[in-house]
Amino acid sequence: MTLTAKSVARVTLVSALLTAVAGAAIIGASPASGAASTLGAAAQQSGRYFGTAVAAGKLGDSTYTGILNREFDMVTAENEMKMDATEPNQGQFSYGNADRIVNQARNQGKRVRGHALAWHSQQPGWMQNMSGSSLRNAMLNHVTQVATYYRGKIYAWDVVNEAFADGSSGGRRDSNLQRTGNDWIEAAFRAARSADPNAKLCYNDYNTDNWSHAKTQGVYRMVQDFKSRGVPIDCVGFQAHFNSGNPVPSNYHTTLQNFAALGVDVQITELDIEGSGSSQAQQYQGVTQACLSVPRCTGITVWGIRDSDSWRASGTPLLFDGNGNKKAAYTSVLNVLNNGTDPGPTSTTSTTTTTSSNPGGGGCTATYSEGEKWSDRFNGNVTVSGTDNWIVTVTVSSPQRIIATWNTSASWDSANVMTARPNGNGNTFGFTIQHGGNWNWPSVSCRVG
Ligand code: 9MR
Repeated sequence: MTLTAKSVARVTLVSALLTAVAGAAIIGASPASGAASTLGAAAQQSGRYFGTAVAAGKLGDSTYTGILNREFDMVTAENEMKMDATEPNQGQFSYGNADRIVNQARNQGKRVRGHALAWHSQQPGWMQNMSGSSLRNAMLNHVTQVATYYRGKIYAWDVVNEAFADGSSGGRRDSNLQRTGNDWIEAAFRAARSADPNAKLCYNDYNTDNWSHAKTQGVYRMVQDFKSRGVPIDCVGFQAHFNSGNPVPSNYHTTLQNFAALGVDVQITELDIEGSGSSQAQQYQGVTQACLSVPRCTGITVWGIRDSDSWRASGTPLLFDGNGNKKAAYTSVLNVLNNGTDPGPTSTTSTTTTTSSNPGGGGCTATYSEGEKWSDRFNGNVTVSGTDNWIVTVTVSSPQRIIATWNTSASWDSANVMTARPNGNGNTFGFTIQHGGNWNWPSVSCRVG
């Protein structure tokens, strides 16, 4: 039995037997015709880019450069455009390694994200010891000189990087730049706009992925303030360095969407997710879906090519293994990109059974229907007929989790199996499933209590 996702909005399969025999309908995701075979080409189908961080010292490695040229259409210099690299002595600028990366990218038809004009870290020694107006002026001169040198060649600049504090304050990070006055960030943005009017100007930070975190809220308030006062800001970069201690938050798409609603583009700028196998692949899938679900999420950049190229190589956080082979995470990202938009369920299982605790008669039917869908979760509803005294078993499949219920009294037999009973709110109840990349519908079965 083959059903489309739409036509199974309501399915009732009533078993002729009063036993828990499940009917199932499954459709696999059919590959989109003409699906792209590289990350960059797949992202371009929805007007987005897929980029990587590049190290100048690796451009002579043919495996590395082969993957770079084949897969990616946006490039970020991993270290070569930072303040210490481009202005090692005050007033003396050095662009050799940065130019190697920019020229290699542009010769291959790729675009470049500039990283980063002003940052408390990786400052040249001469700047680290400065303060007050001399530091402010040196910073502004640096922004002006570097953005002018690359004028017309940079798609987006990380004008200011990592200026907010971790933890619960939601305020600015203390640094020598911050101590020159709270307006140092907007001054840097204005200088960058003057130097390269056509580059998109971004604020870039980490640990800003979870919408409920104070740091996320602090950055949001700054961007809101900048937009209201006409400070030239075009985009916000979310670094997205994830691991088990800092997992992909379930509200990631909310964060991206809320920033985008301020009138800025959002970009995932330094993505890496420690882990391996299907767990890592599902997290990459979720991040990619979150971006695709937000129209102003214009692209994703991973922070390196092979695991061995990563700043945290032991966490194997990237899309290619140390030999340059595609990992499961690569395939999951490519598949999501090929769907172009948040694909919703790509396979569907609906199971409804009629059973009875009373062999003498009186069965019940539980009908599942799908509700709202988001990139990380979806809602389902179950309507019961035949009795007001029902017991419905809802079984989800790994790694799904039921994270909310309504109109029912629920208990759990195991992490995957919920037993639902009436709670006085009628015979329709619902729940939210955090899907972890598995869009399959739950199976439901009914018995009379
Ligand atoms: O990947 C970069 C690594 O090679 C450098 O040693 C490090 C120095 O701070 O910076 C790494 O890149 C960082 C980026 O510039 C800003 N966000 C965090 C990145 C990972 O630490």
